[in-house]
Amino acid sequence: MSHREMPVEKGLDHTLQLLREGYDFMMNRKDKFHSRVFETRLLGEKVYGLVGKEEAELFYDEDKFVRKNAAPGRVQKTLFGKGGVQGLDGREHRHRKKMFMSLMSNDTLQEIRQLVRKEWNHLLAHTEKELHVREASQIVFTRVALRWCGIPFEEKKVSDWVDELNDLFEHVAHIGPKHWKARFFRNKAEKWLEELVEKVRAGKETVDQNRLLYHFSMYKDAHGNFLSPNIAAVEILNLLRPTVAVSVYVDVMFLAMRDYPEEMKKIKSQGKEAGERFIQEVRRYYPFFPFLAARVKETFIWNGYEFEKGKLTLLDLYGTNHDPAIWKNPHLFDPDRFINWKETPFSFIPQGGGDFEIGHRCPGEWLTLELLRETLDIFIHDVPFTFPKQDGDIERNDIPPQPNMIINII
Ligand code: HEM
Ligand code: MYR
Repeated sequence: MSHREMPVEKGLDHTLQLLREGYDFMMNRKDKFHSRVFETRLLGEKVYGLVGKEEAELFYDEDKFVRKNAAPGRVQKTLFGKGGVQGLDGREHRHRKKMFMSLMSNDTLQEIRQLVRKEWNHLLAHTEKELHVREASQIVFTRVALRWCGIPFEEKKVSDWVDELNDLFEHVAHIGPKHWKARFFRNKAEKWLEELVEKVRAGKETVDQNRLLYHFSMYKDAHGNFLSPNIAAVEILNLLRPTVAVSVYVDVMFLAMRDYPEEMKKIKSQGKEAGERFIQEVRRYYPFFPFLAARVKETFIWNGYEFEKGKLTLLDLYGTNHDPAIWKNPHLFDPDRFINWKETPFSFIPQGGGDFEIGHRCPGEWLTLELLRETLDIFIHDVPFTFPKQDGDIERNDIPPQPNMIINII
C-alpha cells in the first residue's frame, strides 16, 4: 500500500495543552485534522494518537505494539509500579495474566458482592445523615479489597490504607507535592508488602491459602521462578489499588443519579436490566482512564500511514467511547442505548479492549461491575436518600474526575 502523510501537529511539545484540555485532548486533534490517526509531541517525544474502533483493534495487535517501556515514568512511579503485568509482553504477559484471570471466578465475584454489602451495612450503621460518597466508598472498597486479598490489617490502620491506596491513582497527572506524596506512598506500601510476601514464603505468617496474598507469594513465572518480593508486592497492589479506584465510578454514578432522576425511577420500576444499562452508560459517558500507551514493535504501514519502530502510541479510550461513528448522540446520557446492544471487543472500552486472556484488557472489569451493581442495589432499594444542593462539576482536566457527591440519608 502506498504511503499517506499522517497529519502532524506543529510545535515543539503539547504536554501543556494535554494538561489543559484533559480528556478532550485526543478528540480535539481528531476533529482538527479530520483524522483518527495523527502525530503530536508529548513529554518531549513524538507520539502517534489513535481514536476509534478499528484504531483500537490495531493498538491491541501484539505483532504491532508492545507495552515494554511504554508507560511514562510518573505513571510507573505512582499508578502501576515497575515490573508488573502492565509492562509485560508475549509469553511472560500471558502467564502472569492467567494468574489474574484465575482470581475472577464466579465464586469470587459472589463473595465480593457479599463483602460489599457487609461493609456498606457496617459503614451505614455508623452514618448519621450526611454521607460523602467518594470517601465512604473508598473506605468500603478498601476493606473489601484487604479482606478479599487476605491481607492482615488492624482496624486502626484502615484509614492509612484508604489514604495510601487512593493516592496511587488520584495524583498520577498532578504536578508538585501531591504527586510526590503518591510516589512516597507507593514505596512505603511496596516495602510493607515485600516483607509480608517474604514472611509468607518463610512460613512466618499464617495466611489463608485460598487468598490472593498466598497465591501471589507462591506464584511461579513462566521459567518456574518465584517473583521477586518487590514484583509480588507490585502485583498485589495491582489488585488492592484498582478495587479502591472503583470509588471514582461510584462517585460519578451518584452524579448521574442526581442529574438523571428519571433513570433512578426506571431502575426502581424495571429492575435489574435497567440497572445494568445505567451502570454501562456511567462507564461510557463519564471520563476516567483517558488513554493507553504502547510502543511500535517493528515499523509497519497501516491504511497507508507509516508507524515507526519504537514510537510511543496512545489509544484514546474516552474518545472511542464518545465516537459518533460508534455511538449515536455520544454526548447524551442515555442508558437505553444499551438495549439490544451487541458487544464487540473494541467499541466500548472504558477498561481497555480486546481479549482478557491474551491482551491487556482489564482483568478487573467483572469485579468492577459487581462492586457497582451491589452498591447501586443498596442505594436504590434499601437506603433512602436525597441530594443536598451542590455543584458536582467535573473539570475536563480533572484526571480522575472528582464530583465529590454528598447525599443525605433519610
Ligand atoms: C488494566 C481500567 C478496575 C486490575 C486496566 C486497563 C484499564 C483499566 C484502562 C488497561 C487496559 C490495557 O492496557 O489494555 C480500570 C478502571 C477500573 C478498573 C477504570 C475501575 C476502577 C480494576 C479492578 C482490578 C483491576 C477492580 C482488579 C481487582 C487491573 C490489572 C490490569 C488492568 C491487573 C493490567 C492488565 C494487563 O496489563 O494485562 N484497567 N480498571 N482493574 N486492571 Fe483495571
Ligand atoms: C487502576 O488503578 O489501575 C484503575 C484506575 C486508575 C485511573 C487513573 C487515571 C490516570 C491515568 C493516566 C494514564 C496514562 C497512561 C499512559
